[in-house]
Amino acid sequence: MSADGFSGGPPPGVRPDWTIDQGWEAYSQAEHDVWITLYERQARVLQNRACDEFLRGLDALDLHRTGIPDFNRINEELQRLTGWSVVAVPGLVPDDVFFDHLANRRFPAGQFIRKPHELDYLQEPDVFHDVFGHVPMLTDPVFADYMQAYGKGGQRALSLGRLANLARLYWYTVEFGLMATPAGLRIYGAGIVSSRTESIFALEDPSPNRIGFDLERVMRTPYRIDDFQQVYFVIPSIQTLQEVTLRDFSALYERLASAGDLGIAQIVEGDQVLTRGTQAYAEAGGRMRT
Ligand code: HBI
Ligand code: FE
Repeated sequence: MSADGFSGGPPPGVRPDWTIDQGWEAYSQAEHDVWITLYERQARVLQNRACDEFLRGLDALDLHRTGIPDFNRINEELQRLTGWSVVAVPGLVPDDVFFDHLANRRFPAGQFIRKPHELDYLQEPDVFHDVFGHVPMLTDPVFADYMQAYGKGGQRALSLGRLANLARLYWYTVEFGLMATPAGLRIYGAGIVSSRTESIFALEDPSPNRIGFDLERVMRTPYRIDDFQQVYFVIPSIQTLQEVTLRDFSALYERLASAGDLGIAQIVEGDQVLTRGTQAYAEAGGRMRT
């Protein structure tokens, strides 16, 4: 059993690279209706909350209201824009498989969609989290380069046993990243843009810390997988992510080996603090109580 909990090859009917056919024709109207409900809600919430790059990507790919998009249709435009394509997978795939896809500009997207009773929260990434949440940013050339570099970095981190640190970088940028813009704080992380409640919480709630992005700081900071984040990191521009890919990670991993983890809600000397959070939400027990 490897660290990510997978043992052996893909399940029956799944290709060696863990991809499957999307089978777009087989989606039921009920499944399309779940997409439409989620899309309508997010399209409203994200005005003046999502960053311009995300909103432009949503338009460019025409991820509109009529239901779950056909990956073949999205891929014509996405490949033209940044060379990326979306491939269907049954769910979470082994880390090495995930990184290999990213390193080759293929984004693995869950083929299934959540059930009507799971609208607000689900554990595994479904087609709405992956395609609505992640894919629009892949139309931005700088972000597209960053995601491919992340894939290559992930393969290297696996070989060096530093995956836990690198996963934090993904988590606090690709999944839960915020950006400072002249119009104010905006969202670019997929985990936030695909969640109505967290889209509001991440930008407006006094509970979480909001701290200026720093690569080493992020890689020392644990994260939540079960509830809203207790800290969000803020980049000044997408360009910051490009500069991350130019850093010498082996020197960084050396330093991380001796520097311990920080507390998830801790604020330390040198932090560029935008919000010193109350942590009231987390201390009140978070999702279990709302
Ligand atoms: N598989 N389908 C899928 N989607 C993910 O986001 C994903 C994955 N496997 C591994 C993984 N993410 C993370 O563990 C890595 O980012 C470390
Ligand atoms: Fe994701």
